[in-house]
Amino acid sequence: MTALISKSDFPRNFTWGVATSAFQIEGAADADGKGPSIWDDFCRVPGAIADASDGNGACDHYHLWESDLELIADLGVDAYRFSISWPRVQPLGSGAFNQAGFAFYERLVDGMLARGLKPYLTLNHWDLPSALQANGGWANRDTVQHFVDYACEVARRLGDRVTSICTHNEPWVVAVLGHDVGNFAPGIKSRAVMLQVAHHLLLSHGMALTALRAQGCKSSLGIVLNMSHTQPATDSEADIAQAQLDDGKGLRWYMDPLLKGAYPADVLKHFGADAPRVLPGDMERIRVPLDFLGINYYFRCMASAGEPWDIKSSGNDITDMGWEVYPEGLTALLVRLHRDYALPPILITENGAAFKDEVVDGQVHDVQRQSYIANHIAAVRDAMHQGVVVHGYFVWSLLDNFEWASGYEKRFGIVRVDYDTQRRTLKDSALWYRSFLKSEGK
Ligand code: IFM
Repeated sequence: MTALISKSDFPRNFTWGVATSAFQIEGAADADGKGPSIWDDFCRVPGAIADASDGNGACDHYHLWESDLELIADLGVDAYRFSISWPRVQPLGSGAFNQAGFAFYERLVDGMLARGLKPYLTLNHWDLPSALQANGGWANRDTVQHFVDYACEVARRLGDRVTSICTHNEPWVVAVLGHDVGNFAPGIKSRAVMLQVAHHLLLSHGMALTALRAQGCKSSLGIVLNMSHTQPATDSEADIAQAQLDDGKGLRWYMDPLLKGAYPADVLKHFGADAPRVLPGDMERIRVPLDFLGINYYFRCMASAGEPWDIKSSGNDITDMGWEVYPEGLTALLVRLHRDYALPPILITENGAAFKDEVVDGQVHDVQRQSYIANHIAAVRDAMHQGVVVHGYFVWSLLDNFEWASGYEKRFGIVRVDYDTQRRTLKDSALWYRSFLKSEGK
């Protein structure tokens, strides 16, 4: 069932947007002096990407940016969340900056402003310059300072025009999928490396915010975390303990350092000798004031100490990614965070779903995606009614795009991309979002 919602259920200054990231849409992998990233390299590893694809072409947004901005403006959103490709503006991740790369983002940001769109910029949406990986990547503490230098240069060039700057998108994914599970770039499988990487990501976030503020950056500064609502699959003691641990590893390991200045003791104990090397002063450097906290929410996690929970047993819809559709989890997550932490204003920086779309007479009737988005917006409203301060909501994603290890097979866009012609078609979910944004009353 689709919730009955209207834009008037939200404060007038609530920010509505759509989101993408550089590697997933830009293409032009080596245009105008761009350097390679770890994702360019990872795509060449046999078997790494489900459809053996890469980011070379993607949505060709590097060339189609202007018509894409027209599309975004036509949806009636207030804001566009995008990311900078670090190797496009600094090919080696240290040293010389690439003027042509910066010129692209200046055109893009100016193009947003000209259309009345607020730019929400992300510095790291995973495409680390390959040259830094050759020196150990995020596992090497030197990368922290390189990131701070990169952040300062981006802010010097664009900080006067962008509403918001996010340091990292989903550090858990970079750390865990990239360095422990190894199914994401750079494909490392070591729990100790994963924990050092997570620490360096958090540290670079805090140090970048301090440096940006010191140079007078006026953009709203924060970080984006992926989060689930974690529940025990049964009320057995073992499942309850498992839920506590899973929540600790996935959520508190990031939230506690950022907002409380310490890693959670129970999880630290669990990691034992794999715990990261933390230098004196690091935790204070990480816990700096956030102007906003971005939350990417997609599904709920059911923790089980025994056999994995059978996702079909809930009777809820399952997306093409195999993720349970559970909007109530977003309300529960937000209310719980509000209870457990002294939160800055929240932005829902990503929310959306991949479903198998069919094109019928040139149209895409993606009823499930439409209802997914509507029901999650209603879930945000419910949390706000319980006192949670949320300032904005961004649909993931504007366009179908390169869905990392799943390649182009999974489609998250509210706008369909025909990768042969680069033709964009508004799906019904986009038409719905547009009319929702125009709605005044019920
Ligand atoms: O496509 C990704 C995005 O890059 C980060 N958050 C989750 C999305 C869907 O998997």
